[in-house]
This record gives sequence, structure tokens and C-alpha cells, in this order.
Amino acid sequence: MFEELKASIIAGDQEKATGLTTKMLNDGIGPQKILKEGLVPGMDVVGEKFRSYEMWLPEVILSAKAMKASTELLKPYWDQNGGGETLGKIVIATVEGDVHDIGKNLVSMMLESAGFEMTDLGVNVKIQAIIDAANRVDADLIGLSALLTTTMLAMKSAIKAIRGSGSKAKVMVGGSPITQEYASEIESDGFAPDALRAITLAKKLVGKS
Ligand code: B12
Repeated sequence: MFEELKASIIAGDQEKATGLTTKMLNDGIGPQKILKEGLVPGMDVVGEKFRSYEMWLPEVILSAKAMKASTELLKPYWDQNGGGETLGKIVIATVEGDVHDIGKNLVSMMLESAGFEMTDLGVNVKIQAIIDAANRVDADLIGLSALLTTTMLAMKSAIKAIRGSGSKAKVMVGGSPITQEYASEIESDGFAPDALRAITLAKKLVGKS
């Protein structure tokens, strides 16, 4: 069934992808397994095919829609933290010039399930809007996502601007082109390569690990 789910993401067949995801959840398969063994491998193939011109933008958009609709279904199934006190407040956004949000949404969803209070500003967000939101909610942490090698460069100035604004929030970064090396170079407070590790990182950064 995982292969079928993967294939439905590659084919951009939203109906099939959501149908299979629902069936798996009803069968008691955990959301993490569905994500790791079906949805993400499907999106990985889409990325490879896009790079090698075997897939074009309209097809990638269909795959992305199928992926988004399926990950939305996982949301209620992540372990909730029992409604206790919040671990901290996080403002998250995809940086200006970048409209990729599947990974950012996953990170946001999982941080929320882990017990953080999330303010998700969406995509293509100007740095000033991020700073304003962080001040408004008194954020402990800001998460910046970038999927393009062009927009990841903007993270450096974004971090400078956040620090210059006097905000107390720490900054974590992520997205497929980001490496630990780059994250250190731009003096972010942390980097995580996936949503699960983003939880560990966020807890560490707010001193709750
Ligand atoms: C889907 C997709 C799209 C969709 C996006 C739909 C959406 N709503 O997001 C659409 C079709 C709109 C799109 C558009 C474009 N895309 Co595109 N896209 C992709 C694709 C295939 C998959 C991305 C994805 O969703 N991956 C799945 C998620 C789960 O993974 P993820 O995003 O990496 O997120 C995980 C981690 O990175 C991390 N993470 C992510 N964010 C954060 C944040 C924090 C704080 C932390 C801690 C962690 C973290 O955790 C996530 C979950 O585990 C990638 C290929 C790839 N391999 O990345 C290309 C890719 C990113 N796109 C690319 C390009 C070129 C474009 C376009 C410029 C194409 C065009 N000619 O118009 C436009 C750009 C538009 C813009 N201005 O942003 C290139 C980028 C190349 C480069 N070097 O910059 C890629 C790499 C494809 C390729 N192989 O060439 N794209």
C-alpha cells in the first residue's frame, strides 16, 4: 500500500492519495510511517523527475496538492501533548520570494502537536512582517523555511534584521537546500533537516528538552 501511496503522489492523484491515507490511518498505521514510507518518498521522486525534465510544473503542482491534502489528514493523529502548558511560542514562515510550504506546514503541524503555540505566517513573507508577528505574540522562537538556493540567501539578512530589531526570539532554519554548515555560517541558532528533528531542536532552543 505504501508503494501505491507513493505512486499516487507522483501521479498527482489527490483522490487516490487521500483515500489511501485515510485507509491506512483507519487501519491503525501511524502518521509518521505513512509520511516516511509513502508521502515523502513520492515527493522525492517528483523532485528528481522535475530536475531531469521528466515532469513539468503543472504536474508538480498536482503532486503538491495531493501531498498537502494527504498530510492535512495526518494532523489529528500526531500525539498531542495532553493539553498541558505550552512549550513556547513560535512564529514560522517561508521567506520572501519563496512559495514552497509543504515542508514548512509539516514542521508547523508537528511542533504544534508537540505542544508549541504556533503562528504560521504562510509563504513569501517579508522579514518585517515576521519581526512584527514575533513582537506581537512575544515569540520565543522564529522558524524560517526556504526551498530555493536564491531565497535561502535572504535568510542571512533576515537573521541580521531579527537580531537588530531587539527581538529576544531565537531563529531556526530549514528547507531542502539548507545545511548545518550554511545554518552556522549565517549565525542561526539551529538547523533541522526534517520535521521530527525540528521538534528536538525547538525544545532545546527554548530550554525544554
Ligand atoms: C512541490 C514543489 C514545488 C511546488 C510547491 C507547492 C507548495 N505548496 O509547496 C510548486 C510547483 C509551486 C513549485 C514551484 C517552484 N519550484 Co519547486 N519544488 C517542489 C519539490 C518537487 C518538492 C518540495 C517539497 O514539498 N518537498 C517535501 C517536503 C516534505 O520536504 P521539504 O520541503 O524539504 O521540508 C522538510 C525539510 O526541509 C524540513 N524543513 C522545511 N522547512 C523547514 C523550516 C524549519 C524552521 C525547519 C527546522 C525545518 C524545515 O522539514 C520538512 C519536513 O520534514 C522540490 C524538490 C525538492 N527535492 O525539494 C522542488 C524545488 C524546491 N523547486 C524548484 C524550483 C526551481 C521551483 C520554481 C522556481 C520552478 C519554476 N520554474 O517556476 C518554482 C518557485 C516558485 C517560488 N517562487 O517559490 C527547485 C529549486 C532549485 C534550487 N536550487 O533553487 C527544486 C529543488 C526542484 C528541482 N529539483 O529543481 N515547486
